[in-house]
Amino acid sequence: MKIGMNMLLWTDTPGTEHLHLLEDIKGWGFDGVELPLDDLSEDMARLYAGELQRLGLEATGIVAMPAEKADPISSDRKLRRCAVEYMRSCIDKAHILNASVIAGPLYQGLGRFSGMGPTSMEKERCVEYLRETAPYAGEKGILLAGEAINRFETYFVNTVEQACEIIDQVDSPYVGIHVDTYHGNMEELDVCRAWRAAGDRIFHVHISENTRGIPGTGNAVFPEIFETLREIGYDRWLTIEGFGKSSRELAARLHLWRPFAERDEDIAEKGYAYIASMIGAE
Ligand code: LER
Ligand code: MN
Repeated sequence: MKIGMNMLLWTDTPGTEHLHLLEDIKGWGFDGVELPLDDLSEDMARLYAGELQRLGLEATGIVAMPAEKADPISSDRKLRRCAVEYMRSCIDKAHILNASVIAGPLYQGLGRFSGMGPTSMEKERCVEYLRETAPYAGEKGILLAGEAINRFETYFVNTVEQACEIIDQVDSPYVGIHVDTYHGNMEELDVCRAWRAAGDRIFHVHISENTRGIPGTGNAVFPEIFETLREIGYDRWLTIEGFGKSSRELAARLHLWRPFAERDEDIAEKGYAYIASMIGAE
């Protein structure tokens, strides 16, 4: 398994002023960096690709499309078309970055609630959009991993079982699920049992503490998580997701208001040490 660090700790729009962080991330021991793709320009992706290559770091991408711009499950056909275009553009940026996977809650636009649970029509729309998007991702050598997130952020896919229901219908080798310990802690009765049931359909993992602070210091990240992943033969990314003092825009959309560690860097540095000790990495 490889250990990655999500840049959302510092920003949701990586720019030249954040490039220096890649050197720190490398120094702390990480294998790769997860970049928010939503507002990243192709030029910026090129700049980051060069720096990542220079430092010997790999990339993964994360998307969180705002429902007012694009929404694959909307009753508005235009927003559904926008979602396909949105993902194609993210795939292009991920390709520039040489990223292996695009993760995140890509089943739906974020920030819109219907007042009820998912309907069968919404599920059909989601499956259709992923079927349309998957071949383009495959062509570019990129996997799509849809994240199950908690009920306060979406009404559509909250659990691993719901995520599996969608991707089983999509039935593409390029589409799997993305699990996150923070969301699992809120939505699953037993996170490890849910992950075992998903097995090799898990394409991406976020290691995120129940506070969104330092992994290994709370209730959501514990040794059995790593044992379970080993048991199911998971050999992809373990990416730390935490939010710091400066990643304000997405953090506000996710209702994250207070600092979660004394120093933002502790989430990365101490989190890395904890995960490395769990998986026996150096
Ligand atoms: C959202 O809560 C989340 O976990 C992220 O991976 C994507 O925004
Ligand atoms: Mn996550």
